[in-house]
Amino acid sequence: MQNKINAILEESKAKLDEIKSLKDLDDLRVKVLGKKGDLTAILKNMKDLAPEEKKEVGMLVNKAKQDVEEMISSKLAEVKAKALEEKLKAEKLDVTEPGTKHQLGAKHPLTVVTEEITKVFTSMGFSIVEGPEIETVFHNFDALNAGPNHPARDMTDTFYVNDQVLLRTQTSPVQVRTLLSQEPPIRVISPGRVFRCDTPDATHSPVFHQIEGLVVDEGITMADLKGVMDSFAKKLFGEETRTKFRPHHFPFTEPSAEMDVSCFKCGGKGCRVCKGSGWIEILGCGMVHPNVLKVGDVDTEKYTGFAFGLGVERVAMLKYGIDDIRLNYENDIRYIRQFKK
Ligand code: 2NM
Repeated sequence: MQNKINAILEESKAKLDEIKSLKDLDDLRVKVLGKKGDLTAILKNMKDLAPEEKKEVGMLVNKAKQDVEEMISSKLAEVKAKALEEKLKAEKLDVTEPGTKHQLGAKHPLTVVTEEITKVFTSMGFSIVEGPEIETVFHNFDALNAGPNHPARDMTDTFYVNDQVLLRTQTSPVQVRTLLSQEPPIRVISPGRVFRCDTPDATHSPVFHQIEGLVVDEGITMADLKGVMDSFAKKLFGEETRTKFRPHHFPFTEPSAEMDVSCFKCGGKGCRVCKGSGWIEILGCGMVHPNVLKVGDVDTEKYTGFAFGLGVERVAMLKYGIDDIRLNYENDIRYIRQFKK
């Protein structure tokens, strides 16, 4: 019996030397110490032995069990240490290597200019309103007093989805929606994308951006329009800026005007930016036509209003000396970076 036990011990030792994995180690433990293991089997077969022999064999087996357990646990520590060492080696990091550089973005010039303009108006008490880019012919033309044969309605100027739906050609349909949903006093501006059937070139894009404004209240006159527009120009281009208003025509305003600002580059002497005239055209404006106010059920005996509109690209290009509108839509970070605020 002693021999048999010794043989099991020897065999276990020999196997242990070969073992490299936790799985093999566990298999050995089961084979020797498990319920159906070699040493356990000896204990089970002791019933035929004499009492003294039982005692002796029992002690021997228990001692052998202890020995094997110790061998296994020291091997276990060894295998684990080796596994950890290999893992650390495989996952070794060179913490002195330079990291990946992430490029910071920058605000797009159109965003910078839009934010500057909207800030001027919100500081004067205007709210910002937005509306759908896909509009109805009603909101984009009919409600804005554009007669049935107005040239702007032409298929060649407007992207129609069908005979009642189009891509808005200006943001004024948002003002129409405001008139329909709010009671005076109204003070809103509507920044947004607009769409026109234009072939792209240095100064035209089929998609561009506008900011339009609308004020409706009791006793609003052309003096309010001129005062607000003049304040706006001074806040955007500098306090020394002068303004002048030239008569114009829009279907949705009467009277209508265009506003020029004294050239912010040369101060009015004449330069490349103002093409020698000393003046730069900045926006269109006018007193809201009663037909437009009536769409929103505004009492035109009690209320009057003014409205205005400007192109964001145009202002950005003038301000930053950009000579091609298409640069704005190429997502070239080298272009965008130059206008970082
Ligand atoms: C412009 C010029 C003049 C304008 C008019 C309206 C509305 F809806 F209230 F009638 N919104 N925007 C307007 C007036 C727009 O853009 C050059």
